Amino acid sequence: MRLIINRNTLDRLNTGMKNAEQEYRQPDTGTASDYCDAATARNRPPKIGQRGRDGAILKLDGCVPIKRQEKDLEAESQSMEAGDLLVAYLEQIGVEFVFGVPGGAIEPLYNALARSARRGGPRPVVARHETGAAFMADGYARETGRIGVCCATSGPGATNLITGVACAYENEIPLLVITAQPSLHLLGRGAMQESAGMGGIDTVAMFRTCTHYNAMISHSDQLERQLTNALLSAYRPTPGPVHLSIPVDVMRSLMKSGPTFNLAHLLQPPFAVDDASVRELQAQLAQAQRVVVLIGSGCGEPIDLVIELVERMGAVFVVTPDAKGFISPRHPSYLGVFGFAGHASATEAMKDKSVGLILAIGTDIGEFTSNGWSDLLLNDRLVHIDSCEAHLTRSPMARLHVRGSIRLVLERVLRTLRREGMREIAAGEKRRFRKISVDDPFRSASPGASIKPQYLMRELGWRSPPDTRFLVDTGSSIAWAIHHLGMHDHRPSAGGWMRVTMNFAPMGWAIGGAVGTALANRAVPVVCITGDGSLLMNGQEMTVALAEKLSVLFVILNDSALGMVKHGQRLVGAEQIGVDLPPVDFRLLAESMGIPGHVIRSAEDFESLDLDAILRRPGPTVLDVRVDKEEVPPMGLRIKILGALG
Ligand SMILES: Cc1ncc(C[n+]2csc(CCOP(=O)(O)OP(=O)(O)O)c2C)c(N)n1
Ligand SMILES: [Mg+2]
Repeated sequence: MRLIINRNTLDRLNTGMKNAEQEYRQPDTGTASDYCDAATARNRPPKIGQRGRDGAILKLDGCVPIKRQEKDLEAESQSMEAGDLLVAYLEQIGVEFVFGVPGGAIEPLYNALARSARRGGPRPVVARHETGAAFMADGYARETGRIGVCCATSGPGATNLITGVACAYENEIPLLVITAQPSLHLLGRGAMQESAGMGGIDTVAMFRTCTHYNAMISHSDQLERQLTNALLSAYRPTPGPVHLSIPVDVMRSLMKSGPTFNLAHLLQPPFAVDDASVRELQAQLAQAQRVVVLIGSGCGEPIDLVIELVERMGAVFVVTPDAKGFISPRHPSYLGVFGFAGHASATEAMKDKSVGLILAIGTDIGEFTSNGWSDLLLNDRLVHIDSCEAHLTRSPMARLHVRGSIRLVLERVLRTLRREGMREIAAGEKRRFRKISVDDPFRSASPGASIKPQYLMRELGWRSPPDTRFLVDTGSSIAWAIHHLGMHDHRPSAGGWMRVTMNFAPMGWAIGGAVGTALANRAVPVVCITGDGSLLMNGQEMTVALAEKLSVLFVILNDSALGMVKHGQRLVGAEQIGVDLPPVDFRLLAESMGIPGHVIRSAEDFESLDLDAILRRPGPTVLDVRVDKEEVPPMGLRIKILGALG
């Protein structure tokens, strides 16, 4: 077997192994996959690196204490458990954290992470709930562009993960999900938290519909191949989660060598392009008089080229709600958000009869991202450019589908456009399109009155540094933020300054997501905008931000209600039921956790905050914002689609 792991990594792994606290193999236990489970652990042996009864230092491979010799050290340097191999692969691809909650069956992975942490490799970050761990991994992946990794023990640990994994699946975020199982030979016997489907629950079956690769590893010899299969599948054809269920004895097995493959350069979305359709696109663009570009969530990485295309074409652009963070809301050709909680100016741009071509780039054409599958978008002026086949299936009425890596497609188109020089937007056109129509733009509160969410969003955007990452939760927050947040001239960035979750939209995503984002990048301030309901569901993860000394500002829109549902019920004339929440003082809650908090009742309270200092301090802060409960978030699209208003 070819060993690609570099010398430094191996040395560090070995140092970790020498310090390791772990059980060691009994000489007569047969295959590598059935040793050292609960039965053998009863006669807990001396630890590796400690002295045995005869005073000799123990080596890892084999039960018999031996005197440490040079050649034995060499042999030991090749020893690693399956968990160490897994962690070595994570290190190879630049992953720094494994988010999760420990437990009996996942312990060997934590042992490996302990060894790794000691030598400065990937380390565990312990969430308070496994869903929070998956949200953190999601936040980490969005910030770094690397895979997010989360883990859980068997049974309830695995089931707790599912919401976060499903969310990442729907939002096309690559995650490696590791769950545990009891030892192989105990499966089917009712072992504690057994979840292999042998008369009990079946973790692999549960993850089937929210992963791109999903398997149980039933022998340690499968580990490397299954792991590399999984990691590669996390990026292709569309990024998303992959899951491996690993029994405790398999995770503890001794491996013959370190990583065989070098994956670092392979973990990329595919870089293929359909040349014929690109040529057709070039022909269409050459003829088009006026073009509107709809920027979708797939445009993060190639946003520089998307904006260059807009500028060279003299086009105008609108964004889907989940792409607002990629662009500067102050760009002169920007006409607002098209979709949930969007802007009338964006709709007007799409309505314009003189527009010959609508270029929708990297968007899934879902409910929120297509303005409820609006005819304004879904007609024969549409050219849909995407690397994801599933997205393209949603636009069969398009004049043209351009399949392939968005970056490559745009590079080819721009090659021609660069030769032609800039197409100028006519002055009248510029004037016509200068302003985005923001509903109820600057309606702030009268002195002392309850603070308005619109005002809060506007001020938060203005007063935070331009490199701030905003993670916005499901509930009224997302509607307010899509419409009102952010007035800076942000530089385009791949992860985006504002991040939301579309489609699956679980409450509390932004809380764990903010923690993962802040861990991924300590150089930027992170703001989590969430609701009181979401906080009561997931707020425990704020303590992880405290433990890790992360600069995260948790802004809680406190309306003592499941506000979006409350307003939805009112808008459709449904029964007013199930929406009241108890009044909670989140400043006190935060302080009970050791996190400083402020209650904000009015615009004046907000203005008196030293936001710069709060966003710079190495630790979280909570703002309990008592927003005006009667303000109705811009959620008309949702109500329409639910069908109640026709
Ligand atoms: C896990 C989960 N459960 C239920 C919902 C349905 N839901 C969407 S918004 C919302 C209310 C959120 O309340 P809160 O966090 O207080 O935000 P608000 O709308 O009041 O600002 C609910 C229950 C959901 N999206 N996710
Ligand atoms: Mg609320």
